[in-house]
Formats: sequence, C-alpha cells, structure tokens
Amino acid sequence: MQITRFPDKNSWNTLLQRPVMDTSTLEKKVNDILQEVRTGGDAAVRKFAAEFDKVTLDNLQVPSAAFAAAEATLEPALKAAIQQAAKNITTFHRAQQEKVQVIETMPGVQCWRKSVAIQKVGLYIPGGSAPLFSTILMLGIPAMIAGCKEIVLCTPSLHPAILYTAQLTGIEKVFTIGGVQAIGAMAYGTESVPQVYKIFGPGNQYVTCAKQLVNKSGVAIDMPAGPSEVAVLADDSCVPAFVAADLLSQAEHGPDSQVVLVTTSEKVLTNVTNALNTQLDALPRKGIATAALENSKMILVKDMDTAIDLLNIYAPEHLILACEGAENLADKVTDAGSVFMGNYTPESAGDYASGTNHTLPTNGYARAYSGVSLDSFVKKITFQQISPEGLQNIGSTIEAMAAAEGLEAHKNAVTVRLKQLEYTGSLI
Ligand code: HSO
Ligand code: ZN
Repeated sequence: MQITRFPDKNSWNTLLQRPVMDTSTLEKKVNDILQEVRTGGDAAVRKFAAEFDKVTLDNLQVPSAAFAAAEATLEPALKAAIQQAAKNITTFHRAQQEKVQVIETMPGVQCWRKSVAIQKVGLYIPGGSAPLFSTILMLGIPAMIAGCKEIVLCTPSLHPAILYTAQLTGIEKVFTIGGVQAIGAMAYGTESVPQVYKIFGPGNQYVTCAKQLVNKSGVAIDMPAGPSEVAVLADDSCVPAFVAADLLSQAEHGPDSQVVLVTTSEKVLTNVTNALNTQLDALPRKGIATAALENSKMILVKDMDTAIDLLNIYAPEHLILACEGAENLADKVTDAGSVFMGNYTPESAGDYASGTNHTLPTNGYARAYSGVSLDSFVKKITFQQISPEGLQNIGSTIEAMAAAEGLEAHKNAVTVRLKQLEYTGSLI
C-alpha cells in the first residue's frame, strides 16, 4: 500500500482517485448482444451462453427438483448460518416499512403517500470466483417484504448455496443465464424469462454496462455498481490485526477493489503494515488481494477532524471507525454507504449477517446515493382527496397561481367547481 503523510488538502482529490475504467469501447459490443436478445429471445440467449460461457442450455429455468437436490448437499451448519442471516436481514428491512399517514394540509384537504411494490423485479447474481449467495438475501428479502409480485433471478452459477438461498428467500423463478444476455432477457423478456421493471445486482463491467444501457431504454436499475471499497479510520486504540483483516476482507473481492487506511498515528501505520503482510500470506486469494493493495492507500493525517473531512470527500462504500469516540465521529460522517463502529464491528458483519444491506454505493456515489433498502423495491404513490369545503379553502390559491403561469385551463378546473358549489350552495 502506498503511504502518504500529511497530504495537503489541495491534493486530496488526486490522492483519493479511484481507478477509472473506460467503458466506451464495451458499449457497442454490449448493445449488439442486448438487441439480439431483444429480437431473438430464448434462442439468442442460448446462442450467447454457448459462445461466451461455453454451456449448452436446454431449459433456461432451473427445475424445481434441483432446489431439493442442492439443499441435500449443503452442510447443516451453513444452512443454519444462512437462516440466521436471513432472519436478521428480514428484521432490519421489515422495520423500514412506513405507516401511511393522512395529512390534512388545510381543512378539507387531505394528502397521503403509500409505498407500492414494484410489481416485477429482476435480480442478477454473477458467477465468477465467489458464489455470492449472500447477495440473494440482500436483494430477495426486501423484494419479498415490499410485496413484489414477480421476482426473477438470473445467475450463471448453479452453486448449491445459491439455489438453497433462492429457495429460502422464496424466489421461484431462477434462470441459469449469465452476463449481458441475462440483463437483456430480464429487460425485454423472452419466451421463458419474464420482463421486469427494475434490475438489481452486481456484475462485471459487461453486466454493469448492460444495466446502464437498458436503463437508458426505460428499465430502472439499482445503482451504478463498481468495485468494492473500504476505508478504515484508526487511532492508537485500534487493534492492528483487526484493521489489517478488515482491509483484506475487501481487497480479496477483486484486483480492482480499493482499500484505504486513514490514521493519526505513525505507530498504526507500521503495525497495520506488518499485520497485513502476515495475514496476506495465509490467504487463498492472496493474488487478488495483493493486486488490490497496489491500488490502495495509507494516509497519515494530523487530527481526527482532518481525517473525517478527507473521508467525507472520499465517500467510501464502507467506513470503519476503529477509534476512540466512534459514536461522536459517526455523527460527523456525511458521505459513506455504511458505517461500522468500534473494534468489534467487522465489515463482514454487514456483508453477511447483521441485518443491513450490502448493496451499497461505490465510486463516490455515496455522496448522493443510498444503498439498497426496502425503498429500492417500492414506488411511493401520493394520493389526495379534497372536500367541497376544502376546495373553497384552497381554490383561490390555485386560481391565482394558475393565472400567473398563464395556464387558464388549470385555473378553470377549480373555477367550474367553485361556481357549482356557489350555485347549489351546497357544503356537503
Ligand atoms: N462487500 C461486498 C458484498 C459481499 N461481500 C458479498 C461478501 N459477499 C459489497 O461491496
Ligand atoms: Zn465483501
């Protein structure tokens, strides 16, 4: 990891730059695949699966017997762990349900807002070197709580834990389709795959590009996903071995992951570096983590206020506060996806099981975006009902504003009613 000591504020932006990826060359290729899936349906999906994934797909949908078979191969301890995580994630996301509140803004003028599920959603779980079954919990559970009617899951992986988790979550329609063709199938629908209104889930740069392209044609997406990140703020009260473990936990995601250590202590720099070297050696994904550490930074700053300023500018996906007074510091965090406080709160807790969602804004998007939550699976529809008395109360306000905007028909929609009320004299 590259070490920078007391960087000048003017250099922070450059220092904290994420590796930029040029996707412009991908776009044409990805768009061609999407268009072929749009017109060719299942046949096009099969063709691309053979071409890119070297698999022959007869049935695109996973048959129900496969779920029971997958469950039978899983260790009971893993099943119990997935169930515990599911329970905590359910508890946390259920608490995000909002009660409908009818608000009377003026006598007789009632307004309210109701969350209504996005009726059809698509979840994508990549294949790749790690079978991310935890992401099924993070997306499937809030989708179920929201009441989404159709939940489709596409994944090129038939890992038993993926099938088990899909079943546990209640997702019935699972398709063994990966990559751009999966995004196309869910965006446009095929003979087998239902069309959805919003697509969620991580993926490589092709999948991300495909999500962005279908988004342009009207399908919603969760958020622009990028490589995983973690920033740790540590002072002398931290445990260097814990900090190193946390940094490595995100570094092992991919060679493009970025991890950052910010500290006020030279001693922490030395001790975390030593712990990193020891722990790195023992990791099965040492190669990936080593590559990620090459993009990563350790930054020494003069005090905690400077540290928080710098971290808010960086806006990390995950922020760990391994320092004294973590509660007070947490109040000063304005830009981060998810915050982990104290020496005993590893980021992995949020990745798997504490209850919070692990689909979070990367690449500085935490400045303006939230992570996935129950809200991501609903639209909020507003309603209003005005009584005759209410219209008499609010009518002149609307008329005055409509007239000033030069929109006579708008004004008239009120005036005809007020006149009728005057004529009948009825105040019901
Ligand atoms: N840390 C990842 C989520 C994840 N970690 C899934 C393990 N499994 C999001 O940045
Ligand atoms: Zn992770």
